[in-house]
Amino acid sequence: MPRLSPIALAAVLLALLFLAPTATTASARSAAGSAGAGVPIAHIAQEPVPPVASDAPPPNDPGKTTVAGGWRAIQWNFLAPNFGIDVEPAWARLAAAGRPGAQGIVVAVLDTGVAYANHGKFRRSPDLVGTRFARGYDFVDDDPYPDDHNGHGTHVASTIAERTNNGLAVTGIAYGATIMPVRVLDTRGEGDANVIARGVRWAADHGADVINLSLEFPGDVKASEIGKLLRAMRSAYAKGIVIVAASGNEAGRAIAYPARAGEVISVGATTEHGCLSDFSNEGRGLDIVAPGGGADADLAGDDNCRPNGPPGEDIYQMTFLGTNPGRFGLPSGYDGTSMAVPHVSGILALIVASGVLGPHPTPAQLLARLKSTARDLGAPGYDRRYGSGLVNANAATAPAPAPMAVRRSVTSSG
Ligand SMILES: [Ca+2]
Ligand SMILES: [Ca+2]
Ligand SMILES: [Ca+2]
Repeated sequence: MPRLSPIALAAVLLALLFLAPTATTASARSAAGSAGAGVPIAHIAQEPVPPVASDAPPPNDPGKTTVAGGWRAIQWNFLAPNFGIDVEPAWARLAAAGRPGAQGIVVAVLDTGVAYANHGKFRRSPDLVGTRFARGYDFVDDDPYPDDHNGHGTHVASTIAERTNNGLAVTGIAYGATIMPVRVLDTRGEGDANVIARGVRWAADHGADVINLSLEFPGDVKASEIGKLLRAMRSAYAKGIVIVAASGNEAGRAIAYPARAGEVISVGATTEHGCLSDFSNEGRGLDIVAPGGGADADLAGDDNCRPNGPPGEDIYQMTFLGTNPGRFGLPSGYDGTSMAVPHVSGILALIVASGVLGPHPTPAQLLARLKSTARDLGAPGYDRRYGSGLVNANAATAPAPAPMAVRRSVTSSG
């Protein structure tokens, strides 16, 4: 497959690649967040979240221990304290509603592939056994086997739908959802814009509800250089598919493409301490933040940030321990806006499955829901570092409080 100019390479930056900030003004959205103003969405964030009744036992996944429930010791990012997404009440709610783990929702993971099958030297991740997969495609090698050649895509897919309550490894946010593996990034985690565009169109044509793009272009890439990708995303958005992408790992002052595009939910990364991750791009139009792990940014006046203290923890999911696609474990070293994105994709799957926005919410309704239920961080209200705040799975899936009775004037007609 012919490559475009190097400038059109999408680099998946695993928090190791820190380029100098190359801020240009974000052409983007007027966004200014404002938490869903004018959108007919319940203001859950100000309401106590109704309790959940469920008989579902808490997940027994042992994490790095041999003890049932040991996942809690490392998956800080899923829990309520320490600035996680508070997914447990959402799990109970979805299970009680008969849609455990967002069953029935299809999330396309456009990445380095996914360890979804035993195929040649490739092995299915032991903790993706039982996870549902839709047919995918490999647009890098142009074959129907989107095996993971890197480990990144498996980590991302596992944040969304790692097998949960199976006594193995850790958990996934939308563990009942169906993953559609679409390979658009090569062994090094790079891919060109036209290949990614083909992946977006393919996912949109094959039943994806959510498209996860844990990738970014360098900060100096312009919209005119990725026209096909922007058109593919616009077309998917028009079909009602919600697209999520990374704000970028350059510690820059503008959001990278493709997250910068108006049709895409842009996601920055936060640490265990509730501070912006030191690599996470900020910028005009940033929508939301989610756990990406790592060290705190040095932000004066933000009490959550401890740039001189020990860094916060990484994000742990089962993937390759090294470069061998047959050896799996829970490696450290995964932090980045790439890791934040699947938190949002997973929560979106839970929201759609919960039915709180009706059976077919639009991407705009879903974004408004994420924003109105987010936990504010940093400066009060919307700000360009944290967008509308930290996503919260519990609040996002909670039923709306009963609407106030509306008094209608009735004309009597005799
Ligand atoms: Ca392949
Ligand atoms: Ca598991
Ligand atoms: Ca704020």
